[in-house]
Amino acid sequence: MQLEELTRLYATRVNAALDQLLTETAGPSELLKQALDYSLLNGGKRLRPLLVYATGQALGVSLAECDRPAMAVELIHAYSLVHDDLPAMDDDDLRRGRPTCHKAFDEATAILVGDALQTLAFEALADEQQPSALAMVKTLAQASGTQGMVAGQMLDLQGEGQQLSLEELERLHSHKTGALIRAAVRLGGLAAGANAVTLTTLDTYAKALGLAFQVQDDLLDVKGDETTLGKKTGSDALLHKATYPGLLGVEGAEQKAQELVKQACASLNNLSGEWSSLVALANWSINRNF
Ligand code: GRG
Repeated sequence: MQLEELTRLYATRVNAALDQLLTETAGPSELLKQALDYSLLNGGKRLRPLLVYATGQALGVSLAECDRPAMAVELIHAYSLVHDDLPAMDDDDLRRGRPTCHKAFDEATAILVGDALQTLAFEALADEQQPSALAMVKTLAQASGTQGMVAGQMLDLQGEGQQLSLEELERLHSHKTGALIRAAVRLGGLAAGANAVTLTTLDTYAKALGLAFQVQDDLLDVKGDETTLGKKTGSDALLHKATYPGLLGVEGAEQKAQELVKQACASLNNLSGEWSSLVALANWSINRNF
C-alpha cells in the first residue's frame, strides 16, 4: 500500500476510535464534550497514531490491537497542544487553521480540556485484555511527564530569549517532541509483544525520526510556510527562539534532517520483517510542507 493510502487508513481509523471514545466517556457537561470534540477531532497529521499502527502492523499485530495505544498517544499530543496554546505558554490564536481552544471557548475551559484529554489517554490504555497495558501506561507516563514532554516544555520556557547551543536545543526537543514520538513507536512494539532487543532497535529509529521531524518543523517555521497558520513564522521564529536553521543555517538544517532520516532507516536493517511503512514515514517527516 502507498504511504498516502496507508496514512488515510490509519488516520480515519484513529479518528473514528477517538470520536467513539469521547462519546462513550462523555460526562454531565455538554460544554466540556463540545470543547473536547473541538480540540481533538480537528484534523492534524496524526503522526503519532500512524507510528503506532505502522510499527504494530510491521510486527504482525492487528490494527484493532493498536487502537488503544494509537488513541492514547494522540490524546496526550492534543492535550499538549491545547495547553501549549494558552496565554501563559505560547499564547497562540490559531491551531490547525482554527481559533485555539481558549479563543473558541475560554482559558479555564482550555485548561480543563487539556486535563481531561490527559486522563482519557490513560483510561484508553487501561484494557485488562491487553497483557502489555501496564507497560504501555508506564511508557506513556514517562514520555509525557518529568522525564519527557513536560520537562521539554519547561526547558523551552526557561530557554526563551537565550542563545542555546546545539546540544541544549537537542536536549530540549528530544524531551518536548521526541519523547512522545519515541513512545508512539514503543507502544506499537508493546502492542505486538516485541522483545527488548526489537524495542531498543525501534527506539534508535524513533529517536532519529523525532529529531528529524523537529528539524523540519523549524525549517517550515523559518521559511514561513503559509500552511503553518497560527505559529510564529519566518524571521520572528529566528528572533525569539533557538532553532536548527538558526544554529546551522537552512542548508545545514536540511542536511541534518536528511542524515537523521538515513540513520533512522538504517537502524531498521537490524530487524527482520517488512519495514517499508516506517521508512516511508521517516522520509515523509522531512519532505512534508505542513
Ligand atoms: C504544554 C506540557 C505541554 C507541552 C507542550 C509538544 C508541545 C509541548 C508543544 C507543541 C509546540 C510545537 C508547535 C512544537 C513543534 C513540533 C510539534 C510538536 C508540532 C505539532 O505537532 P504536529 O506537527 O501537529 O504533529 P499536528 O497538528 O499535525 O497534530
